[in-house]
Amino acid sequence: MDLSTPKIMGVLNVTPDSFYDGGKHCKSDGAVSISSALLAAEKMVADGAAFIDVGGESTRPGAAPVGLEQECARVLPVVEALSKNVDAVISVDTSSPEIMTESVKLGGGLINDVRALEKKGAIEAAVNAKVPLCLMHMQGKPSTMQHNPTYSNAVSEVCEYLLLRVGILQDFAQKAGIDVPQIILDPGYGFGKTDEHNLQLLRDLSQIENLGYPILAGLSRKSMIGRLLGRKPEDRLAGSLTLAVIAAQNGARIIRAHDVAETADAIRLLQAIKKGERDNGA
Ligand code: 9MG
Repeated sequence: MDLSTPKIMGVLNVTPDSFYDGGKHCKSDGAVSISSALLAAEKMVADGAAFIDVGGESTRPGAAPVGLEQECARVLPVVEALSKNVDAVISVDTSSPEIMTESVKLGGGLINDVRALEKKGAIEAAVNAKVPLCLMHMQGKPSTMQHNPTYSNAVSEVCEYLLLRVGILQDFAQKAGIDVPQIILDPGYGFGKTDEHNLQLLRDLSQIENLGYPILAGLSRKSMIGRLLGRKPEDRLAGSLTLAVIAAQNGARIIRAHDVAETADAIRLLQAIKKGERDNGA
């Protein structure tokens, strides 16, 4: 994966209940519409996405967990269709070891786990899948994570947790005689964090970057923007673009976004500014 410049990861939720795009790719009987998902993915790639993140479980605050059978039915046919038809890395947003294993057989090229491989069997499945892995920090679980998130120092606790998970993953891979996969780290904006925690993690993103792994930042349309600006999810584009640019400026290499065309434009402008700085020896 070339992450020498920031890349866009388009969000493709095939869920009925995600906070912004829930139900967008569901038929009237609730089943996933593969043609709708494929069309949306093709547009995101044309708009500049290098990754498409397919998710079958809503992890918005308060969301109930989804059963394995249902998650498989939502995600696997879409991963198969996208990997055959779309020129992007197909990322699979899952914590389930069974889905990690099966989706990679169908062409999935990245595992994005908001639970950082904490589910039983997930480390084994992810290491054996031999694709890059994104490990995200979350305090608590989606159903209750926003009740009273507490840290003595959010940035150092997030760094500590991510390093711990990397160490466990590396140990497992080494003992199994398998190459350690490429690892991507994510502070997990909005996952068991107050607005102030999120802002600190954005301000001090370079401390997480200093751990030595590429960073993924997911801020798109999140409720922090809603609270800070008083905006509903559909009115959070300007806020999302602002935070995407700040994340990329502070070191993020993958920006997870619902609005790919707009985010790609914003990041291109940032890159043009950075290129000017380099050319002028700044
Ligand atoms: C699935 N998902 C929702 N928000 C996310 C975020 O911020 N990061 C990652 N890696 N995945 C996310």
